[in-house]
Formats: sequence, structure tokens, C-alpha cells
Amino acid sequence: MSRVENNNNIFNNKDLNGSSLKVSIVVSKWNSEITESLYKASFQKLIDLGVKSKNIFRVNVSGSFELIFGCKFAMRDKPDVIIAIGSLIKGETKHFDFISYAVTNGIKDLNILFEIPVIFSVLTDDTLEQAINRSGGKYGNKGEESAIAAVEMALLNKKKV
Ligand code: DLZ
Repeated sequence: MSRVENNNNIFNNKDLNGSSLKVSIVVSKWNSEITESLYKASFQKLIDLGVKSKNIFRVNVSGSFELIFGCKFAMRDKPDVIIAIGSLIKGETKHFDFISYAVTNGIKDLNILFEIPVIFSVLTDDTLEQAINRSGGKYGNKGEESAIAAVEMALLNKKKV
């Protein structure tokens, strides 16, 4: 099983320079306590990596399912990379499984079909506590990792890595 603490070296970001990049962040409003935390961490890490705040754009969507269209919409502005932020928390119905599968596949499809990388910053947790732990709690903040991956993929696409 993949564990956050085993993957810290993947997100070694000391050589990344995002100063030339334009980034869109698409944020789902469901479980907003979690998605706002992810957004803030992503935004701050992008700034730390040199992205200018005037080049970071936010799009809000209702729920994680809408992230797919939200990302397509964000592409109209021609960003170098898009970060899709959502939080799915398992409930008593099968919604969780259907939406998780649809969103994962939808974002995968965007990455296949379009030339703008889309970073998957969607937490899929069994409980709110697990989601908190991954959005600024004891397992760090997935939003930061997503920002690093975003700068890395945008620079790769510009062939600067
Ligand atoms: C319907 C629903 C449910 C049950 N749970 C979540 C969730 O945990 N996280 C999330 O982002 N969205 C959830 N949604 C809403 C769907 O993503 C979507 O917004 C609605 O089905 C409308 O298309």
C-alpha cells in the first residue's frame, strides 16, 4: 500500500521554477472545509515555486463530479496546467464509488485528449478524519504535492525539465 511518508522524495521541488507559468485551479464545493484547505496549500506552494499570483486562476464547481467539465472550461483560458481539487467522503450509498470512478476516469480522459496536463488532487476517504489528515493534518497536505506535480508537469510540457 502506498503511504504518504514513503513518497516525500517524489515531491522534491528545490529546482522547480514556475515563474513563467499560468495555472488554473478548479475547486469543488462539496466538503469545502477540506477543499479550501487543499486550495490554500496549492496556492501557497505555487507562489513558493515562483508562480505569480496574477497567473493563478480559480474556477469553482458544485461537486467533484463537475470537476471534469470545470477543467474543460478552465482550458478556454489556455493555462499551462490545471489542478482539480475535490474531496469524496464515503457515505451510506453507492454515490462514493460511482463518483470516484467517474472523476478519476474523467480526469484521466482529459489528460489523454488534451495537451494541458490536469493534476488529480481529489481525496477519496472513508471518513472525514482521514480527509482532514491528508489536507493539512498528520499526513501533510495533498494540495502542496499537487502544486509541485503541476509545476513539474507544466515545465515538462514546455520541455524545461
Ligand atoms: C452527491 C455527492 C455525494 C453523495 N458525495 C459527494 C462527496 O463526498 N464529494 C463531492 O465532491 N461530491 C459529492 N456529491 C456531489 C457530486 O459530486 C455532484 O456534485 C452531484 O452528483 C451533482 O452532479
